[in-house]
Amino acid sequence: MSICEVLAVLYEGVMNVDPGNPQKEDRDWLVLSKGHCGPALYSALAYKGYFDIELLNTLNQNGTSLPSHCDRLKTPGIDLSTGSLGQGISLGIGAALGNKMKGLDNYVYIIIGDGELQEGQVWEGIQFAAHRKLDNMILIVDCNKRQLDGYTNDICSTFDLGVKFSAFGFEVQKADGKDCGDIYRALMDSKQISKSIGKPTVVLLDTQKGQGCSFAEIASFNHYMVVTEAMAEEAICEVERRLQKALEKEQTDIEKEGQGR
Ligand SMILES: Cc1ncc(C[n+]2csc(CCOP(=O)(O)OP(=O)(O)O)c2C)c(N)n1
Ligand SMILES: [Mg+2]
Repeated sequence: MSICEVLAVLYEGVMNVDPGNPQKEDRDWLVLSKGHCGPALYSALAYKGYFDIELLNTLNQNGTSLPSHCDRLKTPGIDLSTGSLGQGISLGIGAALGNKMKGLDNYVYIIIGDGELQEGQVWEGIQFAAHRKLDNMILIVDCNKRQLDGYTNDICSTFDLGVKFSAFGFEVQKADGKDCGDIYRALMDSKQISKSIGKPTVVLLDTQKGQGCSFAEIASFNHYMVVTEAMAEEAICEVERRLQKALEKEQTDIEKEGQGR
């Protein structure tokens, strides 16, 4: 749930993709290095039109084309298969290098978890991407402060990610992962800045595990949960209430701006 907002912004406002032609050569790529978040990505793909929304009900069932972890041979719109943490970023960097060598003018967006940064392979990839000046890739870190079995800083601290990524040769952007406007700003700035300085960029997204659903946010264990129908109903109502509030705020802001002119 911590990456729903960034996926919505990427697919609806930033990425050049064509659901009718998922393999289009010059498309932007999305590599979900934290491949266990397949269900979030499938929702974004369904709403973008890659497949029927009804298919979401088959998640994880025998024979489904929507397995829990992303599989590029099963699901239209999945660019690379992921799930073994630490490896997706290497694949994404390889794709960015390949696209550059082909002379394509596209971007590879890679989403990685904050716990996943504990994998040593991640830092090999980051160093390589900076060395090869891969200005056609944007790494997004889902800084939700938690991993499978606890708080990331209790298990193995990530320390200051801004300082670490800068030291590894990345341009660093930060954004509020709950605020679609701020995410959009950070991604658009990243695209522009990375090309102008010839460096890969990382966007550190400040998020919360279980984001947008109060009972999931506060649960002591929330890596996965058994959700009853009543809980699902409660979660949907909460999301709709927040959406309504955001729309009302946007309307007030537009009116204020109009009066100020
Ligand atoms: C190499 C590897 N080890 C362990 C796992 C099991 N696993 C799945 S999700 C997860 C937690 C990862 O934490 P984080 O990257 O912070 O993602 P989040 O839980 O916040 O979604 C783990 C350990 C895995 N998928 N791959
Ligand atoms: Mg995490």
